[in-house]
Amino acid sequence: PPEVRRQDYAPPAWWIDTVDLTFDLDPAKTRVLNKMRLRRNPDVPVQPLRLDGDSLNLARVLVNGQGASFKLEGQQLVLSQLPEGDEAVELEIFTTCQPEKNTLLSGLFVSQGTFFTQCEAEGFRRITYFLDRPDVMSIYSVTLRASKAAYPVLLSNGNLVEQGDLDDGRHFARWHDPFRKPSYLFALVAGTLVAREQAIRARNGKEHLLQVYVRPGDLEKTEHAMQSLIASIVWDETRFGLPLDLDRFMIVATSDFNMGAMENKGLNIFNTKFVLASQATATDVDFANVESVVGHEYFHNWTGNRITCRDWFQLSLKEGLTVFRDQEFSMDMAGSASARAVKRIEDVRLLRTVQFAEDAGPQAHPVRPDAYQEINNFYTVTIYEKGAEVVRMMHTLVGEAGFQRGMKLYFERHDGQAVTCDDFAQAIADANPDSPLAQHLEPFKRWYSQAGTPHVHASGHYDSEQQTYTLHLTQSLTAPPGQPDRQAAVIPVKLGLLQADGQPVPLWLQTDDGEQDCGHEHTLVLHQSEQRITFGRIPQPPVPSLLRSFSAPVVLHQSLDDDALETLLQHDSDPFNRWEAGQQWAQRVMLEAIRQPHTEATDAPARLPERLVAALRQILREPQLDAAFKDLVLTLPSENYLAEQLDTVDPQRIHAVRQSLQQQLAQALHDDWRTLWEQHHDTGAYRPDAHSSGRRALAGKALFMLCLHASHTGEGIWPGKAYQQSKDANNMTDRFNALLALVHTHQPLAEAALARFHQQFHNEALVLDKWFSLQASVPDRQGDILPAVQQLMQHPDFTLKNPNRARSLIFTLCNANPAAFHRADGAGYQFWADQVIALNGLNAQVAARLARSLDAWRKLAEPYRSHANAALQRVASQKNLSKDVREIIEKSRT
Ligand code: HT7
Ligand code: ZN
Repeated sequence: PPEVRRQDYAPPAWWIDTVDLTFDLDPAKTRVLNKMRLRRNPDVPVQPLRLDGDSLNLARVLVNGQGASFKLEGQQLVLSQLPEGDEAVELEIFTTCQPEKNTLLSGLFVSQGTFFTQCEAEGFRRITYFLDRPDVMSIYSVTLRASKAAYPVLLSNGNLVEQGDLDDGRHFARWHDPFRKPSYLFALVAGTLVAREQAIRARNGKEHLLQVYVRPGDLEKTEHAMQSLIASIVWDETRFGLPLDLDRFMIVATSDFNMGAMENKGLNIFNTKFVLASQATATDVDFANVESVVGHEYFHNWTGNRITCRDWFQLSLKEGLTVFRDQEFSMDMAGSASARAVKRIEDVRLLRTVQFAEDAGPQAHPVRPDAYQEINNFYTVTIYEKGAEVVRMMHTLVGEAGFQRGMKLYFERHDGQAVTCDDFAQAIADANPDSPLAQHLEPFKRWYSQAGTPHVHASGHYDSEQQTYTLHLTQSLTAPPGQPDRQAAVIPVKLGLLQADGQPVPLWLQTDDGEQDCGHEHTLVLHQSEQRITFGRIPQPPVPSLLRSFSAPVVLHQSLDDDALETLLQHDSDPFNRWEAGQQWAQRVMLEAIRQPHTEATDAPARLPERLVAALRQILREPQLDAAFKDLVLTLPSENYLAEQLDTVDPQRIHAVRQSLQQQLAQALHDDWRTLWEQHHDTGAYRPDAHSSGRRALAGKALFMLCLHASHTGEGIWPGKAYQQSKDANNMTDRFNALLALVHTHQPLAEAALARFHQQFHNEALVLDKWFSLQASVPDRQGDILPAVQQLMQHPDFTLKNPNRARSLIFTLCNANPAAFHRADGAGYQFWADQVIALNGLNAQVAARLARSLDAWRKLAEPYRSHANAALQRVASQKNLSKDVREIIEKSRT
C-alpha cells in the first residue's frame, strides 16, 4: 500500500463552506443526501475536485441542480468539469451505505440497535463523498429521519433547530452546528436512549444544558460521568480560562467502540467503559478513568476542535496537549501533593513500560511522524503519552504562568484554524521570549522529529577541598541503522541534592559571574551532548536526586549504591524520586538474578536483600505517607518493564524471578501485611476519591500478599477472608480485589468465587469483561493459562465482535501476561496469529492493535524467537490482510 508522506502536504484545491446532510436511517440501507457549497481555493492552481469515499454506493451526482459528469477513480469521486471561476458551486451527492454490516465500527454503524458514527480519522468518507481531511472546515446542518418507535432519540452536533413527525411512523430532527469543523468531528446518534440532564450556569452567566445519554437501565450509572463533566468545565474555565462555547453538550455511551471515546463537537461518543460507573459495578480505577476520559474529551473542545490539526501528521498537536491537560486535571482533582505524585508515577509507569518499548522497537516513530500507510495505526502511546511529555517539558521550561501566556497567544493566533505542532511551540516560545524554551526552540523541536528515547548518563564528583560537587551529564540517542544521526535534545533535568542523613542541601550554583542561590531545587537545561554543572558550599559528599518528577522522557543512567538509594527512598522531598529509588533498587536485584547462570528458566532464582526489605518495611510503617503511594512503592517492576531493560529476553526466567521475589515480600513482610489489611480494609461509606481509593488499593495488596503467603503454607484463614470479601463487599473494588487475590494465588476457593461472581454479574457487560480479563491474567503455572483462555473463548458470553470483550480476554493474555503468552512450545504465538487473522476480517483496527503483541520478537531468546517468527510469517502470508494489519506486520518483520 502507498505511503502518505508529511512532506507531500498540499493545501486543498477546494474549500467546502457549508454541508447539508439528510439521513434516512435504516440499518440495512441508509440513504444519505449530501448538499455542499464549495469554492476553489484561490491559492492553488485549478484542478479537478477529488472527493474521498470508502465502501459507498453512489446513486446520483448533481452540480448546481443539474446532472453532471464524474468518474470513480479507485475510491475517489472525481469531478473534472466544474466551473473554473471563483463562484460557489452547489454539489448534491446521493449515496447509500449498510450500517448493520459495518463491523469495522468506523463511519456509520449499529450497536445494540442504535446508530452511531465514528469519523476520526477517515470514517466520514464511509458516510458520504467528501474532502475528508482535517484542514477543510465547514458549517454543518443535519437532518435525521428514522422510525420513531425504533429510534426515538435523534442527535447530531450543535443545536436542535426543528423536530417533528413524518408519515409512516417516521420522525425527523434537524441540527445546526454554529462552529466550522473538519469532517472527523461530525457525529450522529439515533436510537432508544435516556439521558441524565443538568443545566449549569457558567461564570459569564451563560446557561448550558449537559446531557449524558445511555441505554434505559444504565441511567443510575451516569452520576459520576455527569459530575466529571461539570468538574471538567469548571477546571478548564479556572485553570485555562477556556469556557464552554456551546448551548448543549452531549455525551452518548456505546458498548461497541474501537477506542475510549471521541470528541465530536458537542456530541462526544464514549465507550460505555468510560461513562458507566456505580459502586456495585465499577472499581476505583474505573471511576478515575471515567473522570480522566470525560475530561480528555471535553478539553478537546478547545485543544483539537476550536484549533485542529492541519494534517494527521500533526495528530499530537491535539492529542499530546490534551493528554497533558487531562493529566493535570486528574492531578488537580486528586488534591494533595502526594496524590498528585501518585498520578504522576502511574503516568510515568505507562510511558516507560509501553512508550519506551514502542520507541525502541520496529514501530518507533517521531511524535510528529514522517510517513504512514494507515493513519489508524498512529494513535499510539508515542503520539499521546510522549506527546504529552513534550508539552510538559515546555511547561517546565516556561513555568505555569508562562505556559498560560503561551496558550493565550496560541488561541489569539489560531482560533478557528487547522495548524501544526510548530505553530504551537512557536506560540508558547513567543509568549516567553526570555525562557530557555525560546532560547533553544529549534533544538527543542527535535522532540517532534526524532524517534527514540534519549539516554542520559550522570556522574558526580565531590571535591572535599573546594567543597564543590560537579555533575557531569551526557546524552545520546542512537538512530536505527540507515537513519541519519540523532542530534542533541533539549532536556530539562530537575534536580536536588541530599545529605547522607536525607536533609536537603542548599544549592549554590557556580556560574561565570559568581554564585547563584537556587534554593533546594534547580532545573538544568541539558542541550548539548555533554554538560557540567558545579555547586559550591557543599560540606559532605551529597546524594544526587536527578530528573525529579520525571522532568523529561529519557532513560537516566547513574550508579547509585545501596546507601544512596536508601537515602532517596526514605528522605527525598520529591515523592517521584522516592518511588524511583525503590524501583531502581528492586530492578537491580531482579536483573542480576535474571542474568545469573541457570539451567532451567524456572530455577530457584533471586534472593531479596534484607536491607531492601527493611527499607520497604519502613515505608509501609511511615504514618504520614499516603496508602496509594505505599502501594506503588511495594509494587515490583512489571515483567514487561524488566524485559524492556534486557537485550535478550527469556520471559519464563523473568517470570520466575519476579514471582520468587513477590513470594519473599509476602513472607518477609507478613506481619506488616496483616496490620495494613486490618488498618485499611474498612474504608466506610464508599467514595471513589483519591484518599479512600488509595486505602482500598493498599488493603487489596495486603490481602493478595496474605493469600500468596497462604498458598505456600497451606493456611486457610486469609483465603477464607478473601472469599468472604468477594461475596460481601459493598463495592466492586474490594470485591474484585478479593477475587483477584484468590484467583491469582491459585486458591482452592477461586473456582467457587469465580462462579459466584459470574452468576451475580452476568447481565453487566463491563463486569463480565473484568471476569474474563482476570482469568486471562492469572500467573502461569506450567502452561495452564492458554488452555483456560481457549476454553473461555467458547463461553456463551464471549464474542470477538465486541472490542471490549476481545480485549478483555485476548489482549490481556497476549499483552499483559507474558509468561502465559511466551510459551516454549510456541502455542501462545499460534493462538495470537489465529486471533489476528480472525479479527482482521471483522475489525481491522482492533486486529492491528493485537498485531503489535509481537513487536519485540527479535529480542526474544530461543526457542521463543523462532516460534514468534513463524507466527508472524503465517499472518503475513494471509491473502486478505487489511492495510492496517499489513503495515504493522511488515514493520515487525523488517
Ligand atoms: N480523538 C479520538 C481518537 C480516535 C478514536 C476514538 C474512537 C474510535 C476510533 C478512533 N480513532 C481515533 C480519541 C481521543 O483521543 O480523544
Ligand atoms: Zn484525544
